[in-house]
Amino acid sequence: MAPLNSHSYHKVLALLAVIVSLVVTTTHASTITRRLETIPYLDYTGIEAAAREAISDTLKRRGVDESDLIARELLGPRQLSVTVPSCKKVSKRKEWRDLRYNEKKDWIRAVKCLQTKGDYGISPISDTLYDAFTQVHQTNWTDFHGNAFFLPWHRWFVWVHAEAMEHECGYSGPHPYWDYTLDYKNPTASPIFSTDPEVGFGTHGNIPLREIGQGGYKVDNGAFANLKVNLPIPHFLTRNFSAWKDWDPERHWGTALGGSFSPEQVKIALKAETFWELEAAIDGLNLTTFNDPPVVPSPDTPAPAGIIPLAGIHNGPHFFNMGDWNGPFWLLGTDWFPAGVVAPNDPMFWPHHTNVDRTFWRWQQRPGKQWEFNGLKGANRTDDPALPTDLLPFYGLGPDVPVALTLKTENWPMCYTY
Ligand SMILES: [Cu+2]
Repeated sequence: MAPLNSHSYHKVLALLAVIVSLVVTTTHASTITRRLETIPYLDYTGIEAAAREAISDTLKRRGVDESDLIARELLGPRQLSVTVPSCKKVSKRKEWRDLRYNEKKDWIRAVKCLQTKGDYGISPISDTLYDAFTQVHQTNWTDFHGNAFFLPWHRWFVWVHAEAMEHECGYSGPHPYWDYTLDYKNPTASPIFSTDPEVGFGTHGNIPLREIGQGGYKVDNGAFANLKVNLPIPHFLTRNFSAWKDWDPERHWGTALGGSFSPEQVKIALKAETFWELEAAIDGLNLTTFNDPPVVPSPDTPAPAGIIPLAGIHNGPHFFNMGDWNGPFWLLGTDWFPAGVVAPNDPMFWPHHTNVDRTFWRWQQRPGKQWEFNGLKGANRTDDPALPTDLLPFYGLGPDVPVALTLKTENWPMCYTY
């Protein structure tokens, strides 16, 4: 592992000030300036203590002496009075199909319930916690997509969402993942996209919508029928699975997309020797050029003959839908591109990202991998090498936390396993 360098230390220090002062006054640059509030069920003091301990453990693991001046600054003032809480229980996440009918129904109820809860000052255009997740996800999104922050950032983000479902909306069942490798040959036929009005995520819908993005279909069936979301503008939840079904069938777009989240691709990811190789495999990054997938599936960018694009097990499931859940490309060519990565608008974001997290977790179960973290950061992967002491930005959705705190899901405060 690369040693910590002092330049990075100082960057971290500046960021650490954020976590220490905990930020009730930070504001977003936006048309409306609002005051961020603390989220009552997140234990900021405990998280701060846990963050400090995670940084301290990281320094020990790397052989850095804690009396070293830089280490002392990095660790901040010692807070003897605060001990890190421990997990009351470690909850187990489950495949969507393994949830009982009533658990599915209640999970869906709780997701929708977030539309009735306040946003703690996070979102400049709406006042619901549901939209706050989309808002935070789209803020400076290139800082935590397609680079070393991607996996730890999304792990914490999905966990905070799960906490919100529990504490704001009373959900107490298992948090689901979608194991798309069970469906990769024909993902739209997956039972998760059932039209059941109580437990189905619904299909791509039947009513063409043109007012936003590259169009799509209003989801008009399943439990999320007629769901209204507000970013980047108010609209009905939109999907379009024809990326999977129709695009350039001669060049087998469908096969290529499904192939990107096949059991084989998961196997390749799990064989990654380093954390950075794992990230590259999961995101379909080219390890030599560090480029994004060479071909982004879209109607406007047909695949060059003979090239089968592999988007990776993270992007593949996003890309086979052309709608809210797509990621940035749905908004390509509109005023909202590239600022609006509104994927959390679609509740499918959560079981999909939980499965991405599960793949990360499975890799971490290999000997010696639990605490490994490395790779490149920054929008174009050109910043300093990423360090476990780096802080992940959450823009008011709880405190910013160091990567090291996210590396073991069974530890407080996350307290979950697979
Ligand atoms: Cu994301």
